[in-house]
Amino acid sequence: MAGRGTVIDCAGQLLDLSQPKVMGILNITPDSFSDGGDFLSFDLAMGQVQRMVEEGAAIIDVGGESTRPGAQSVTEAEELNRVIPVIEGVANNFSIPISIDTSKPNVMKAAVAAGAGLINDIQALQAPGAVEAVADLNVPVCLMHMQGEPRTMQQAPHYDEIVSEVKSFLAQRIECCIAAGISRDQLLIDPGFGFGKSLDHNLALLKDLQNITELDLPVLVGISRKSMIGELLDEPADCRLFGGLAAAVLAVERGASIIRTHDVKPTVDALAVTTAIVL
Ligand code: 9MG
Repeated sequence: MAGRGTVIDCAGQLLDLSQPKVMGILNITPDSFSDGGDFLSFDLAMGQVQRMVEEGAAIIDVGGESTRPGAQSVTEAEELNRVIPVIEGVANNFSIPISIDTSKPNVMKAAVAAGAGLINDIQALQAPGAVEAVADLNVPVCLMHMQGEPRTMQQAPHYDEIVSEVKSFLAQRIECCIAAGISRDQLLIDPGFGFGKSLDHNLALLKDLQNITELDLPVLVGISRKSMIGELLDEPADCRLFGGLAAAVLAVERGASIIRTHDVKPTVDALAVTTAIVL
């Protein structure tokens, strides 16, 4: 399968994608849609990392700014205050790759200095200075598609043909990164479920995810507890686990290499069964 089989070097910590892997979410935010405020204390955050590592997470994604629809942005200083002590804590106490969920070049730099080994950017390095920062840092980066910006992205998302538009955006960002000196083997891509997309857009993207894997890079998928599951089931965020697992399984069957989730153990188990059948 395209993009699968790659080993990603996350600043010395290897992420082997020969089998699909689970990325555990650690939001250090007061306002994320599902776990906002849960891990604001350092000890609670470390406890959650311990749990996710024991449950089989292959990488931890640390974020200090909520990206939920309607979220307000945070200052660089506030984001640094939230994520840097936690990244240092994870790097000092666990042997696991750490990803930093940010779009700000200075946060990327400080996070890598603190021990992060992968940049997860929902803006696909479009912020001024971001491509150059990642080229200098020499770490892998996940480029995600989003239409609009988190504050307003769900107001009226529109596409003529969602899959080809997302694919050509990602292809363009890949070229931009390569032109800036980022190696192709340091790139991952993500169609950005829920980021400026209606339920129909999300479903079309998931149905045709194989089309995105034709870009021949590892594909990361984040669907955990998102509103597309809530809309299908009419359930709040804390009751969307089983629906999210169905989507994760189908994403892996269509070629996804990494599933980003709040629910590590159920996802690890679901993927173990899926890969035994389809890989
Ligand atoms: C930070 N974040 C929230 N949702 C995400 C998703 O679907 N993909 C990636 N890469 N990051 C996400």
